[in-house]
Amino acid sequence: MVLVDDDLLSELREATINGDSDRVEELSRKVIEAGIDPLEAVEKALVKGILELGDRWINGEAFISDLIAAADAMKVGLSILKNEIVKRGGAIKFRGRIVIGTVEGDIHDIGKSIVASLLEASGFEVIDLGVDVPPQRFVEAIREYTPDIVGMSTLLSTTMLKQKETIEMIKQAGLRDRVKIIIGGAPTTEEWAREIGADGWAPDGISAVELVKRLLNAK
Ligand code: B12
Repeated sequence: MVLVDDDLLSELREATINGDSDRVEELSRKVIEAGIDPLEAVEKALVKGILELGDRWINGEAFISDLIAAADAMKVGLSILKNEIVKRGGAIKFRGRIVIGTVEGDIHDIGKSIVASLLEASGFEVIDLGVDVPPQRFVEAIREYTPDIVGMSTLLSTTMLKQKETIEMIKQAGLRDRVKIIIGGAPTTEEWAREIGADGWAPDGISAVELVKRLLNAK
């Protein structure tokens, strides 16, 4: 029932835009009951909703507080849909450990949380350092958790340099050959990743999972 599916997804998108966490929770459960692909719901409802509201904010038609409420609502939906992605993936085996965070100076966490959730749903252990993570904290986390991969997110062009700085600090600490490093976030590109010596870049959550699998030769 394509029409019903699309209706549900657009209601979920609207509820995200409205920052209505209760409604997002209810609709996310309905999406699962209706048998809709949970990944599609993340992309077409949650992410689309945030980006739509973001456009309104840029045009002066919404407030920062609206975006914060929408981000909170999105996380409620993401946690429910993530469980369904895990279920659909069958028995999860441990595929590797990833440390992820948004770099220092940047508090955007929606994209990073989506990447973290999809990786978890795909059988990776994820240690999420949160937002505004100083380079030194990434270094400590490599020592503390011995991850296979370190992922850095940034949404601000001004904090892109922190990705570079963090890689430099990891090198200086003598830890560079112990981990693969991947980066992402709207202003970043594959070229930027190469330039700063990262091992990989991905434009979205689904390709981030593919990238990690490729880097770790995980099936
Ligand atoms: C939501 C939002 C906010 C929310 C954040 C809420 C939250 N909890 O995260 C709030 C309102 C708090 C906010 C604040 C600010 N924001 Co803001 N924000 C946005 C907005 C609208 C959407 C970002 C988003 O969530 N996108 C949706 C996610 C799903 O996409 P994504 O993050 O790109 O992630 C995907 C990929 O990039 C990739 N990915 C992401 N991370 C990683 C990591 C790895 C390792 C990999 C492999 C892949 C990967 O996979 C993700 C999933 O598919 C954007 C506009 C836009 N269109 O991007 C502006 C935007 C990013 N913000 C902007 C600005 C300027 C700010 C503020 C400085 C505003 C201010 N004056 O206070 C502050 C930042 C303060 C700070 N120090 O960080 C600018 C940045 C401009 C620039 N190029 O530098 C933008 C582009 C808006 C604009 N056009 O002006 N913001």
